[in-house]
Amino acid sequence: MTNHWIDIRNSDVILIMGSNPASNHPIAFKWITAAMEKGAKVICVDPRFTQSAAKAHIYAPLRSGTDIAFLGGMIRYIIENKLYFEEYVRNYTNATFLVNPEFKLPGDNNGVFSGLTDGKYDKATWSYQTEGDGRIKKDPTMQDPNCVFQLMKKHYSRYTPEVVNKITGTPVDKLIEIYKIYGSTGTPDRAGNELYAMGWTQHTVGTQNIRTMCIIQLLLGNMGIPGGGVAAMRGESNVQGSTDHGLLFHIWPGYLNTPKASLATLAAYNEKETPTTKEPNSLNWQKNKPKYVASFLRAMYGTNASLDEAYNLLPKIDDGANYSWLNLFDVMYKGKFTGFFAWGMNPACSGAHSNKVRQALTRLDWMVNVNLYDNETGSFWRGPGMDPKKIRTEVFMLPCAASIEKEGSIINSGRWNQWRYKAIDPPGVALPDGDICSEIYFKVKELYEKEGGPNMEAITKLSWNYGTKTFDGHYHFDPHSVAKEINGFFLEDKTVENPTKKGEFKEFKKGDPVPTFAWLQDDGSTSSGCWVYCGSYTDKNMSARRDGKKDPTGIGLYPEWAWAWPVNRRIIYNGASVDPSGKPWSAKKAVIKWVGDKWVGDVPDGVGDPGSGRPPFIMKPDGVASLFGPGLADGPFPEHYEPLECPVEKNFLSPQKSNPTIKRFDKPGVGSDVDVYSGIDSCDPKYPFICATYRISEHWQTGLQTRWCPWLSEMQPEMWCEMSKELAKERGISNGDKVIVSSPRGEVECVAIVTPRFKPFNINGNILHEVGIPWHFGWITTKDRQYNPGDKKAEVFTWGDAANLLVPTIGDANTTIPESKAFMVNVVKK
Ligand SMILES: Nc1nc2c(c(=O)[nH]1)N[C@H]1C(S)=C(S)[C@@H](COP(=O)(O)OP(=O)(O)OC[C@H]3O[C@@H](n4cnc5c(=O)[nH]c(N)nc54)[C@H](O)[C@@H]3O)O[C@H]1N2
Ligand SMILES: Nc1nc2c(c(=O)[nH]1)N[C@H]1C(S)=C(S)[C@@H](COP(=O)(O)OP(=O)(O)OC[C@H]3O[C@@H](n4cnc5c(=O)[nH]c(N)nc54)[C@H](O)[C@@H]3O)O[C@H]1N2
Ligand SMILES: [Mo]
Repeated sequence: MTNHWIDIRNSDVILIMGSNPASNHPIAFKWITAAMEKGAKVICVDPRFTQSAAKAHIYAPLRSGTDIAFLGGMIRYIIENKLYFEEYVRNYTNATFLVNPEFKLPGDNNGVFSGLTDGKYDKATWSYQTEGDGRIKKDPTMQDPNCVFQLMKKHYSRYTPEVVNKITGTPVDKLIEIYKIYGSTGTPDRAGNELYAMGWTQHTVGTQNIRTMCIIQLLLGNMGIPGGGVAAMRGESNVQGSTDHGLLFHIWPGYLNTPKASLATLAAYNEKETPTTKEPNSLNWQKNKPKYVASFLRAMYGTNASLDEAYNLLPKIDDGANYSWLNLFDVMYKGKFTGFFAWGMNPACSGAHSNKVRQALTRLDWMVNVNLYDNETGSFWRGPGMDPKKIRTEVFMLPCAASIEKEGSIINSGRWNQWRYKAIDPPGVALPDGDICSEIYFKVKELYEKEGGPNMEAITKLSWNYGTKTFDGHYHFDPHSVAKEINGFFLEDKTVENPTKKGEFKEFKKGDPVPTFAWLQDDGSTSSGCWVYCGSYTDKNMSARRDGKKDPTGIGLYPEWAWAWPVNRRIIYNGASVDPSGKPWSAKKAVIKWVGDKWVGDVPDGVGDPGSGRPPFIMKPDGVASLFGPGLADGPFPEHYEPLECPVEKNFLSPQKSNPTIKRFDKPGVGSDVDVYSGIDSCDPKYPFICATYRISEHWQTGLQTRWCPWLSEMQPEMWCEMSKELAKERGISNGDKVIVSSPRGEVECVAIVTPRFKPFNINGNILHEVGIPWHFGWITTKDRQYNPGDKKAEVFTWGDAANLLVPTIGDANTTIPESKAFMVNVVKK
């Protein structure tokens, strides 16, 4: 989130689109309610009439996978009706930048941007015109036909309400009503916020869905202000923290890119990764990257290795390789892995095309399941369709402590790092994940030291000062020592110039914590496990702070409750909340204020002294936010494309039907050539209905933490398929009937729930049906004794298998997230 949960109460208009917080973020929904009590309008756009829709003032249906069309229409409306915040757009975005005249928009280029060959864009034309000295050419009047603003206007001029209606199925009057209300937040005194989660990400255009909203928020001047921003409501309790700390294959902690194999030295990496700019007033904060990289390398290897050696020891990604989820399971399916740690996950149910995932697990020599419970992954070998005698995989179960059975920190969607304490001991031999990890580390190290092996120093030289062997024979790790290492230390005595006050020096002693990331060094004299967390554990554990009363700004920042990254800033991009002379755009909604000689309020982001001319988006090399975003794989402006599996013959906007750059697994050379059913891109009449998977309050994820709870299983005991009354009638299905939902990947038995919450879509005169299925079920808790022989307790648990048996493995062009919110199925009565 750019802002934070409490801040939602400051919004005037809240758009819930791509999520269902009343069900999936029910506690946080109180801040939406608080905003409503102050007069805020709430809009909900979802293919189904959800619990959130029931609370909203306005609900509009849209066909799954068509959000860019819906929002593209909003951009058009905002521009046509001059609802945008012109001064903000001119000064704080790249609207004025002149683009290469060779650049072509999809409207002039058969539905694709210039530069496409073989499913990949050459971005040469997605560039800016420059002056002789390298500065970007600009037109402050935003009239030049090649300036970003005019290109954007032209691009979205195709998204008329009539065309949008043909694509989305949303009635034209609803579109206009929503565009008007949301567009009303383009004035300085009003703020609009958008709440999204998986309804937007799980698409082949997932990243571009969110980009479209960012463009709207920038046009309306909603970034950096209270009640504004784009709210990525995160899912798993600590998913924000794990992403910050390098969970994904392509990023090191703190969003530094994982090095590619071709960047053979630290110098080459820094040269490639450190952005430069010719813009005279831009701060270009990321020029400091080498300091964060050096400090990360020190956190990994301490002084056991030089910086260059540490860089060499860490794994690199082969150029062009992608190690994300779908690819990993594809490679495993092809039998190319020996072993696998399923650590805190249940891919046999959570992974798209679960049949493929389950088959992949049979091709391993060994698998370690680190979990609270046995699950469909650990027990895959005794699941449906499996013959244990024919499966060679050896499975180890390592029972582990649950969140309340261990101490540590957790980072919420608002970037707040909050310390938690252990409430009770874990049962039996279960250990905290950190202890298990430490135990494995020391054993592997011992083996390397005894037997040697390639690149052994990568392990043996690691700095692992997280605890020592104790009386019970385990390497108990101390979460405080990890938290301190994440913050970082000085590794030697050093006198450093104050990064914000020239000529002022500060002395540090070896072992002193680094106060903030501005003090990190590139010469190896500091460490920091994750630079954006530098400042989180200084003289005290900042994340353990619990002052819920102090609110000096009065806008609910509560700066002494826990600690927010970066530098305890609660609203990022707040430098854009003041005008170029330093005055808050709105006195009523001030986040920061200049008083005499300093800024007060939130920790200021990016602003220089008033009148300095420094553009506030300092994380962007040019200092301004991107309406034109050439960083993405599939285009600098979002364009509507149909989901790969789609119910319509054509894209009403262009001859290009689906996103040309998506990750496919059904073509030889780009993934599994054995698995032709990973995604179908024709309108196959055998699978006439759109399907989206979704969540409910009573179950959590693949259900492991809820399906074993009798009281929750009793509330939601069975796998179901939700459908409209009209579809049920067409198929002769009554509420409560057993139905089979099938796709080319598999089938799932469901109970039919016939409701008015789904309504058929009228798509350019064709009636199309969408159905919805939850993805919380799995066979291990099923009543069917076949899978729980002799287990009497199994009777009381749930029935049904995973929704993902149906989901295709097609990935978004930027993130490779599977398209689990828009694929095609058939539904028949059993
Ligand atoms: N009780 C409970 N809470 C949870 C979870 C849980 O399992 N149980 N999971 C957590 C996790 S990990 C996450 S990531 C979050 C996810 O939170 P959400 O994103 O809210 O979860 P979903 O229910 O998967 O999807 C939200 C909505 O998207 C709609 N939708 C489907 N297709 C489209 C589309 O094309 N466009 C639009 N606009 N909407 C569409 C669905 O109908 C659904 O109502 O929830 C978290 N909270
Ligand atoms: N069709 C479809 N598929 C989806 C989604 C969807 O909307 N539709 N949503 C996707 C999303 S957003 C997500 S986040 C993924 C989630 O995918 P997974 O992470 O694979 O699924 P979970 O059920 O959350 O698995 C978490 C596991 O961790 C265990 N666990 C809980 N606490 C601990 C702990 O402290 N330590 C350890 N070691 N284990 C613990 C639980 O028992 C559980 O088995 O699924 C994705 N899959
Ligand atoms: Mo999630």
